[in-house]
Amino acid sequence: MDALADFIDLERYPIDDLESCAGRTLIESCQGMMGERAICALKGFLRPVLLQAISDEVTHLESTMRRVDFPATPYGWLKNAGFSTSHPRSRVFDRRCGVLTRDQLDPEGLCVRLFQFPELTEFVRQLLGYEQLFNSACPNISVRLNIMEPGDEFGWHYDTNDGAVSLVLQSAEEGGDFEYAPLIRSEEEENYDRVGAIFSGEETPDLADAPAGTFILFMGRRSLHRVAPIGRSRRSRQTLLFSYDRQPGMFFPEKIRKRMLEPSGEPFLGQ
Ligand SMILES: O=C(O)CCC(=O)C(=O)O
Ligand SMILES: [Fe+2]
Repeated sequence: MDALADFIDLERYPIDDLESCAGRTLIESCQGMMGERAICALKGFLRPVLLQAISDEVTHLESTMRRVDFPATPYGWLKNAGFSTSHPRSRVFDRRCGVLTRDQLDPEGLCVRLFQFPELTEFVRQLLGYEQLFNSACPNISVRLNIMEPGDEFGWHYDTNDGAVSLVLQSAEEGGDFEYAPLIRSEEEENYDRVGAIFSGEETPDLADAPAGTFILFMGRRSLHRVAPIGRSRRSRQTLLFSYDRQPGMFFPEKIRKRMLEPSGEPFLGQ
């Protein structure tokens, strides 16, 4: 399994030939999905044989994963002191999951090799419409796995960058849905009323239709999202997350790195 075609269904998703008619159509339909619902979910992106091999690679590493378990503000990039207790800026939600980072993965293994295909980076660049896009150079968080077991959840939050790529390697038998409120915030308008309605359940979020093998590009800086609690399940929920940046040589801030690499139960209340 060496070629891009061994990893990705190029007949359905011709990311190796984006200048072709089929390639242009793919980019346009993905951009349409992003514009409307802040998510581009491509089912059957990973080939079934590869999917089995990559989730086996991850399952073998599960005994070495770190466990993360702390309450966190959805507004991690802001200072959140001084709001009333019921305000969205005062709320915290549990982040409880297993994490594997690039330093724990085989550099020749399938997870890292998939990240390194330039065709995949170019596909993401075109979807985002950026002039340039580079794989994050972070030796740890550029490639990350979320591994969730019964009782785990990844509470409501925003990402600190737009354009996170995730690949669903394995889904849980019960729970673990990816729920989101598309484009609910912007840099000018936080929309706290609607955010509060999502938190209380008055407003129902969207659910991603993303079985194992799905590629997801998501506007997580503007879209509130969570992974709902995992219910009864013999297998873990596994997602593979790739980080990119518009500048070469991107490293994550030390605070974020520390949270992933040296987990503690200390609440994360923001900057
Ligand atoms: O595991 C997932 O599907 C996404 C988790 C997430 O939102 C994140 O890591 O920021
Ligand atoms: Fe996220």
